[in-house]
Amino acid sequence: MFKFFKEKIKSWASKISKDKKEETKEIEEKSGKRAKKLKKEKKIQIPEEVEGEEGKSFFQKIGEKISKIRISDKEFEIYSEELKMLLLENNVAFHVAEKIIGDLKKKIVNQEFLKKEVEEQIKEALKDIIEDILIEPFDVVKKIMEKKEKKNEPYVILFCGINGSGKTTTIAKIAEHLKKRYVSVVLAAGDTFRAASIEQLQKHGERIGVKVISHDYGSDPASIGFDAINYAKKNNVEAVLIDTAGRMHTAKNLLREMEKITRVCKPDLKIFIGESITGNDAVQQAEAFNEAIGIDAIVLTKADIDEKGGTSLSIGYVLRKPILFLGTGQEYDKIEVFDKKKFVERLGL
Ligand SMILES: Nc1nc2c(ncn2[C@@H]2O[C@H](COP(=O)(O)OP(=O)(O)OP(=O)(O)O)[C@@H](O)[C@H]2O)c(=O)[nH]1
Ligand SMILES: [Mg+2]
Repeated sequence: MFKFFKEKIKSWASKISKDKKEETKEIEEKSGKRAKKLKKEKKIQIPEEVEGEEGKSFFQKIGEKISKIRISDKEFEIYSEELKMLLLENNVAFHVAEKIIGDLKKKIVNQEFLKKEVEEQIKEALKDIIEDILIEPFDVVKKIMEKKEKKNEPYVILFCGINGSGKTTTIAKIAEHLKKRYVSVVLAAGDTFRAASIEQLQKHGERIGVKVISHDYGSDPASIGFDAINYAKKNNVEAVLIDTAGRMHTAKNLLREMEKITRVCKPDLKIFIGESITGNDAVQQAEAFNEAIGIDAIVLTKADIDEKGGTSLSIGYVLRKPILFLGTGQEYDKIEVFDKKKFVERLGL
């Protein structure tokens, strides 16, 4: 996961560090010589045993330790062009890449760094910037329990996204995730359009042991959601997960159908399901669904086959909505609660 990004960012940061090391060699040598002279004049004391450690003289080491570096505006321009390319290659949207570079500039240009720390400092700065870009996810179980306590009503979650993005699989995974946390669940088979979609959800329901409410193919998804909510109210079920047919974000009439489901079922949470591998496409899809029904949160699927990782940054930044889960495979347990810290670590920062 995110291997490509990790390798690239590492070589970019170490290149700056290497360039800077070359540049400061002379200063180091001078500092080392000065330390040597001071020792000779008995003005400083250096334990003999540390001299020559790791093949370097102690004086060389002193030089390295005390030499500081600065990255000028001009130098940053060059490095930032490389960083921009790297981010774009890794599915980070253009203006998100620009925002990252702008923030990084503020943090590192004309700052004084210890030479040995420059690579780490740059990575640390990037890590903070990326963590700030991502919205802190909330705990769905907590939200479900809050609604139960306040209103004694089921918490309704509506899922949307384009064809094949992983909606139905993710619903099954989330149902299992909730079940494991002692939350009762009912599923609504709101995709009445695609052949075999109802059976697909029913099969998931049987396997994980949750009830599925369904009508016939071609029937109104809003009324299926409504029935599932009524079933939950009558049977004290805490969460209702509504599946919907995949639809292209450009199909206006299908987006209107989503609006109707939203109006009728009044979901507490509307989740957009996008594929982690699709980059800017996922951002555009999410924006279109957001315009039509107002998205509250995001799940990115297929992160297991994503080498890059930039989609999370772009979609999080553009929509200003949290990513709640990452889908990491086809099985039910292949879902991870999104963790900002873990995410930046995986990017190699
Ligand atoms: N590798 C991987 N595959 C996934 C993941 N999530 C879903 N899939 C696969 O993606 C394919 C499509 O998943 P579905 O859940 O049917 O997608 P959908 O959005 O419901 O599709 P439609 O109902 O046709 O719109 C299936 O083969 C899933 O097994 C994931 O996190 N990782
Ligand atoms: Mg489906």
